[in-house]
Amino acid sequence: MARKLHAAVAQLGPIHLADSRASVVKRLMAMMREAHGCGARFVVFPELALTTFFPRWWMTDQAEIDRFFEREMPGPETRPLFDLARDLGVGFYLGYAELTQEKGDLHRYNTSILVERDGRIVGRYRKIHLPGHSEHLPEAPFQHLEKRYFDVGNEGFRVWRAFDAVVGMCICNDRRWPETWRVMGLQGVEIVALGYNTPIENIHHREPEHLRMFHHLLSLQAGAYQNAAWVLAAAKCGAEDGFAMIGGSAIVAPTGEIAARALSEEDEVIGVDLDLELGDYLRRTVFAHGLQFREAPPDRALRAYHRAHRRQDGGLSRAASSGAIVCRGRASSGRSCRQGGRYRPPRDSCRIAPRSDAGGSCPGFRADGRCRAGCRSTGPRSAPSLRRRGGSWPSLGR
Ligand code: CDT
Repeated sequence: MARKLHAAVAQLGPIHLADSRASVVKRLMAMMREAHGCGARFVVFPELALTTFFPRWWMTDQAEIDRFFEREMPGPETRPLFDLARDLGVGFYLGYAELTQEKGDLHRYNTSILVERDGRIVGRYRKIHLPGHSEHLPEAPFQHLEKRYFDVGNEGFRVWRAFDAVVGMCICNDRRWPETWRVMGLQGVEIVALGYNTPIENIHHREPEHLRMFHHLLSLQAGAYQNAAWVLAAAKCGAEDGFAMIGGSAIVAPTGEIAARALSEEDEVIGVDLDLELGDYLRRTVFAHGLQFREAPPDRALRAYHRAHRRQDGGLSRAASSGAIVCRGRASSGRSCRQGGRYRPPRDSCRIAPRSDAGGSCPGFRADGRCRAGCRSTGPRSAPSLRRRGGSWPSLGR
């Protein structure tokens, strides 16, 4: 049976300076209920989802800055969201400003957490690519002071086994950098969750407004396809106290296709029934390094990179397989492949001719479309039916 996860993205409209945490948590809870009503078990909320995007404001008083930070998670104001998650059996990704003590010093991070369906925090990510500047720019239409208010994340790009899948997290600006995706991709990520606050204007350089949305979607779609992962991206958008940010929350399939996209710049829930095996055929064919790179690449750096891939190929065969991947061409030594592939995978599995129980494709195909090793796989699976917007989700029907 195919592995599936009903997942939703909960886009937030503006949060103004005057809005209280309690009012924001109510909005998050309403969207969690809506997502649950449509069958979702995982909801992605935006970056800094509990407050306005405060790095746009120049502040010098540390006490004033710290009003935007959470000292504990969950705290008194966020606990109702965790309670609801546990009651409904819906997990979530949430972005917030984290104030914490490490080795006696205070640190501030732009953080996201992964919360499982029983309300437990199972993962934490601290933003690494902090955009903007740290000095006051009085000429700019607004500030982007992430470099001033946050420390650089110190925990890397990790993945977690959660929601019966391999889940990774990143935050906003991270999505523009290929290494964000690749580091998670090399760990076998199947779902990447991310939240963002993207102003419609680049204060550092004049660029046409349409490019903001184009680069956002380009980053999601390339990251999804090149790592064969689902991407769940949640915006905080609309005009916060007059400062506009893009919407465009989206769910992108491992094929790079946009499976669902928010239409508004307000609170809006979109959802898709994720087929977690949809990316498998890409890992086994287009991106099967054991198959594509029989010869060692000539360049030294590339060689090291491909060694990492080969390790990953072995990891993927374990992480991604609900149906076990077995090499029929495995020599009795268990170390090399009878098909003559020079690739020597870790453990005793071979990526050259996996038999796909899920009907996925096999990289052992000959020109006539049959598998060298006798696998009965028939080729890539077709994409799932893709749909727009939440509300009444036919594919999630209850
Ligand atoms: N929040 C965040 O990371 N926003 C950035 C704005 C970049 S322009 C300084 C983004 O990449 O969307």
